[in-house]
Amino acid sequence: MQPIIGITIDYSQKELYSKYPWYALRVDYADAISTHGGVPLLLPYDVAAIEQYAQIIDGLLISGGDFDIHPKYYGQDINSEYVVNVIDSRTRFEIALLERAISISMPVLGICGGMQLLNVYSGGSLIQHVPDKGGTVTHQQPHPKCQPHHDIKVQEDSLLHSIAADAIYKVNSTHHQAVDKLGKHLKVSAMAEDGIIEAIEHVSHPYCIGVQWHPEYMRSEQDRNLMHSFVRASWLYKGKKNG
Ligand SMILES: [Mn+2]
Repeated sequence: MQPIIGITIDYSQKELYSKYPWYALRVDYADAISTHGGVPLLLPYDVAAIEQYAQIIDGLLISGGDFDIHPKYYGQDINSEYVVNVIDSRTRFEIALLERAISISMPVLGICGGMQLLNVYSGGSLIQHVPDKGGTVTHQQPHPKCQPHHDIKVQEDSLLHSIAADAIYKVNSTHHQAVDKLGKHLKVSAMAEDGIIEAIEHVSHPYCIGVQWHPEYMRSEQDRNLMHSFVRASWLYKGKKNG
């Protein structure tokens, strides 16, 4: 049986699709799961349904989106004029769902804002606006977001390294925030040249990875390996759950 991958989704009140609030997810996220043999299932922010969701799904993909996590979740006030579009209902839901997933050792992949959520959930903090730090790498690439942009260096003793099978490769970059203080039970698994943390993973969970870029476009072999490994880990988890 194929593993069912729960994917969290974005939320907007902008009158683009409806004059009422709407949920959204870029198609690539779901397609990347289907391509590797998983069944994608989108998860609305129903906190009361988390236990049901956790029973139905075999892996949790926390997506990115057009939002920032409110700094109150890591004990700060907003300190940059560039912190935008805070979606409290999303963050509350994702923290509760992630907590449940980690407690039952369900595979987790956090992408972009999803990686930031993993760090904040774990007690870490974020750089509220990376350009404020004056680094040497542009993390909001000007060209189309699916294209590779800057190099990352992957730590050789990391799960990510065993999956991607490369130590240095190019990724896309569409984030204006990044991990600052690392959360508990996490380690850095990749960095950009300017020291910005590009990937993290849980030190004792069997498969809990966060990446700051968007592997779901699957333009590189390393990104296809990552999406494949996540679906496979979810398939193994499903077998244990039912076995
Ligand atoms: Mn980047």
